[in-house]
Amino acid sequence: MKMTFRWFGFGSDAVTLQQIKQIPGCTGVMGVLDGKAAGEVWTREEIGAYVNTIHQAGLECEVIESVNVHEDIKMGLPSRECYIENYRITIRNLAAYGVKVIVYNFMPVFDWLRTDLAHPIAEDGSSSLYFDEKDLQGMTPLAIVRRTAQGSNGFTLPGWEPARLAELEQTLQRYESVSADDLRANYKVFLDGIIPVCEEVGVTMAVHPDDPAWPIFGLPRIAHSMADFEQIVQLYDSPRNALCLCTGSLGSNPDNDVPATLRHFGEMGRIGCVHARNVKHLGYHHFRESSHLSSDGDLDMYAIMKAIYDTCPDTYIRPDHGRMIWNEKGRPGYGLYDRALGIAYLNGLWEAIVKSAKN
Ligand SMILES: [Mn+2]
Repeated sequence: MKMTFRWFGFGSDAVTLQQIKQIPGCTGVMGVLDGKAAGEVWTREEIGAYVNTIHQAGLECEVIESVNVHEDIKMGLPSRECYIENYRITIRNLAAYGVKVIVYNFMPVFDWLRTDLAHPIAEDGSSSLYFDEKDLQGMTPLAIVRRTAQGSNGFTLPGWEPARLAELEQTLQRYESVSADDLRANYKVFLDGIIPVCEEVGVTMAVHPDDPAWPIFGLPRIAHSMADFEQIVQLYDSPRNALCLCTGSLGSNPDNDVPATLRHFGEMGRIGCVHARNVKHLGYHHFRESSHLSSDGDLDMYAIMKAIYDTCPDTYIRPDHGRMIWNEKGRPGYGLYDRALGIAYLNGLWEAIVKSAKN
């Protein structure tokens, strides 16, 4: 297990590399070139500068996130060919700098969605990301996007980059004629186009689950259950076609058994990396994010770490979103304090699992 921390880069992240380096047991970052639009090539110069900075801080950068897939690929438009070619070039460029895993998603239009980015938790005065489907009633997708952008403390949220949002209405209209099966067929074209390159250069593609784990705004979504992932891994049968198992995204839906899903795809060799966090279910399509501690939420974090130990012990892992605690101001979900506590806790579970297995 390689413990890492998400880092958005200088100017895009309030957390410094030195702070990350000082978290016990944290050996690397899951990086991102913040501000790259979907479909753009990530050049060797840009990647090199970013990765070298991380290496100079004594950290590894073997996982890169949010290499976003252009909507034309998801919609299956003729223009997808050039975007798939760009993606292949980016894969080669990332591999040249030692990147082993690329995290992406295949969600139409919306990346993760919440109805409140700083929902107060009455018990202790902290706040966390929150979702209640009832709050979406009467709101257009555009309105919810505007509200999300306003609530992000001046940071650009991953997946909510201004460039992507400008054409939102037009894109939503185009998706009206795209079914889940169409989306899956378009996904296969994408994988057919990139996985051979991944096999050649030794990069694993890790798809992030839909978040929350059900369809929203009537858009097709095909990556939020064990059955969905079963189809995805079969779209291209290669260990390079794998999952980023995000426990909180998948676990937002109580129908998903997160440890069992992790164990199943771990045994198949299809876990590329893990995002670890906990959620508290509050009702139907209604949840908030909690601290990582099992008893604070509804996920069994011990069972999750044990599934990793048993089936994919060498995988990359990072704490996912944290609460805002101790008056920290930062990018919603991506403060330092609660995620660092998450690492300490996950490392504690891991040490106990390793030692009890040896006894
Ligand atoms: Mn995640």
